[in-house]
Amino acid sequence: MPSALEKWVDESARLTKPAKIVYCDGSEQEYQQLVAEMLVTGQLIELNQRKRPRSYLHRSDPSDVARTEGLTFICTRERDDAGPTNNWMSPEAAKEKVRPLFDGAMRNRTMYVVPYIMGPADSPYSKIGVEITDSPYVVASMRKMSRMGAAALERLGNSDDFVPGLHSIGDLSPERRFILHFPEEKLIWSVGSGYGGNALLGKKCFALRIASWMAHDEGWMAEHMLILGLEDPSGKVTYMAAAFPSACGKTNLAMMVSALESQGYRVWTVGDDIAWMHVAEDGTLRAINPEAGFFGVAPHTNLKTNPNVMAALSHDAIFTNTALAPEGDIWWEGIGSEPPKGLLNWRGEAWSPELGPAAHPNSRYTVAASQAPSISPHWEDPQGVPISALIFGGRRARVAPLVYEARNWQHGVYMGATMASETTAAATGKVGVTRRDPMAMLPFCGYNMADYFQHWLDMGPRIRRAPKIFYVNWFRRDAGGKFQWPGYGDNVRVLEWMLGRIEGRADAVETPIGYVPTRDALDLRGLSLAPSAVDDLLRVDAGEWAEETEQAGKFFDLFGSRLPGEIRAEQKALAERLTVGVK
Ligand code: O2Y
Ligand code: MN
Repeated sequence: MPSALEKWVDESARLTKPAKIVYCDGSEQEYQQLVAEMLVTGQLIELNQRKRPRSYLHRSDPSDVARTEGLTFICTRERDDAGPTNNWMSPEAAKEKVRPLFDGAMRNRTMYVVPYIMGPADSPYSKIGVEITDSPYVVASMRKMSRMGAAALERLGNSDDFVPGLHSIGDLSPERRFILHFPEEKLIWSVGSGYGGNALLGKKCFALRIASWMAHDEGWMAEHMLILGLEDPSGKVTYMAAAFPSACGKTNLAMMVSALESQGYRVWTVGDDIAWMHVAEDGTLRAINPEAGFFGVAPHTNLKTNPNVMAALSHDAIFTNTALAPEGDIWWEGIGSEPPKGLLNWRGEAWSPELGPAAHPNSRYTVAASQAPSISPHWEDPQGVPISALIFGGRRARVAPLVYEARNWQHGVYMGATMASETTAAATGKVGVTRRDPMAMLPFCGYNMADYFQHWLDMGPRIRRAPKIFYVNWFRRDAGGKFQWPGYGDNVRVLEWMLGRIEGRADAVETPIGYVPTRDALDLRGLSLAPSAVDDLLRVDAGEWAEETEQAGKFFDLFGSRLPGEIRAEQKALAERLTVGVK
């Protein structure tokens, strides 16, 4: 009897009509073979092997340089199960529309069958996916981003418990590009893109959109969160997970070199993008990083903003859409050196400033997480790491103080649900527009966000040793428009305060929005911040917050009667505290 996997591969081959089928084993030899083939076809360019051993540059189609939210659909039987924040098609309509794009799409191409595990190979919390793709670049990237090949096939055995994902680059035309999720049958179809989140199906498609649906059904949490460990001077490590919208320094926080290292505080990286969290028998919330690598934004990554990832990128890395220096090394804006003469831009053209940025603003590196010097010795623990703090954040010039703590779990969920960030030019082309992005999951929640808020509310009481919830804003500006907080490695000072709150020793004042550090509660030694600047960083302006709370209420109106009553109640209680003060 053919297994479920064999049947699905057979069915997909009949549809896409490849010249040949290769089951990937994930071996080094297979990877080298793929690389050799891509060097011949030009899909990879070999970098200077003395400077960057076993590292390569890939240039994607110029029309295919980022996730495409407008072409991403959640295909549920009922429209309302996808909710007002997702694009929706019925499963029948979606398949009828997109099946013809797969018909014969792999003619004269190789179909790669890529079994992979999301999560450590021996973790009970890990899950298996199989991606069928006609892109060798996707296969090579999946090998860095997941536990791919034989280990996955071995874990799968004859079981049908895997998430199938059918991917073809198609003709790369944006008009024929669709990223479809069928959460009711746990299936992914992606056609017309070879880039990042659209094509490496284990990442956003499985580990967030499909997994968020599974987590809702099965009573766990699939979150767009980094995971870090904060080591204190005694050597004890406290784990925290944090959600930020894009362009808020998430990767840099996950891999931070602590400004308080001489005082014994150090940050360990468990994950930079996604956390799967389960309630363990000991009452803790345990997080695993489902991924095995980093797919990070290259521009403005440098030895100051992220020395750990720079070290990781010194070998065995794939770069996508960066610029290429004449000596065969990569270059991007903000790498820390001037553009060299003879630079080629991300399209391979001789660069001059009139052509715009040399590296595409969404250019990326792909590298195994194990290569980061900051990687935690516990990052692959099968039981995950116990989470003591959940952190939300956004980029706000005013309104949100540097840090505050939720009054309780429900209030923390409200804080996450009202997350908002001001856009930067790189992300949207518009600067300073406030975009609501609850829990940084707006593009990634695979079901109705109102039900997602309810799921968060329901999880709290189930976690006996529930994490504290905090909100941070590294991006407050003064009246002259200057950033008030140094950020980067100094963010550890805020983490250290959180640790003090978790351990019941750090001071805070109660404000209408939650607990804010007293001026002296933060360790600011070595920073030249005037006391008035610290006061401003920690200021809660009732007028600004009343406006903020009203805006949040308008956003919640989107969800109509499906919005949980507790969320509306939290909003009303906050509005009242802002008017009458904290009782
Ligand atoms: O543009 C893409 O395809 C990648 S998006 C991405 C990649 C790594 C981590 N996070 C993200 C994101 O959009 O949140
Ligand atoms: Mn992300």
